[in-house]
Amino acid sequence: MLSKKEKQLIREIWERLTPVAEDIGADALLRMFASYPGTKTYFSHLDIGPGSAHLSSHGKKIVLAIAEGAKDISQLTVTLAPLQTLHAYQLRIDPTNFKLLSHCLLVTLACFMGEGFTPEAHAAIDKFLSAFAAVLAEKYR
Ligand code: ZNH
Repeated sequence: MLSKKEKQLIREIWERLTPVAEDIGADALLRMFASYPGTKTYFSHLDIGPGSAHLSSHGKKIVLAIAEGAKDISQLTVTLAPLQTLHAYQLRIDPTNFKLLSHCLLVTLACFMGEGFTPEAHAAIDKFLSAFAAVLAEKYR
């Protein structure tokens, strides 16, 4: 569980990252595709190579969805309901992949945030992304 202070920190961090959502999302996706090539199979209908338009647009969508969730963490199950359904029933994404993307996002943020990536920020982001991934995986049960 995130403390009140951690929730506040998470809100601030994602608010600050929203203007660079595209860059962050694209970087995290590229890391995921490079480190866990199996994840590319879900995107075989798209050109998601480095610098591609779809990599940026998809990366941006993901980060904006996360930033939206960060605004009120207590409401994650409500905010994410449409995305739960999309990933479980339409896209049929194996839920283990959510953890892989979360990990890659954490690394991306470590690169982007510089000194802002304190041990406290690291811990809070890690907890938040784990909670986020767990909610996304709920519909699979
Ligand atoms: Zn996902 C889609 C988010 C993860 C795969 N996604 C999507 C979208 C969003 C998202 C927002 C869009 C929708 C619309 O358009 O309506 N995701 C997300 C998030 C996450 C995710 C937030 C986490 C954190 N995904 C994921 C993973 C994977 C995926 C892990 C795999 C590997 N998605 C996907 C796909 C899609 C999506 C395939 C579709 C794309 C197109 O365009 O086609």
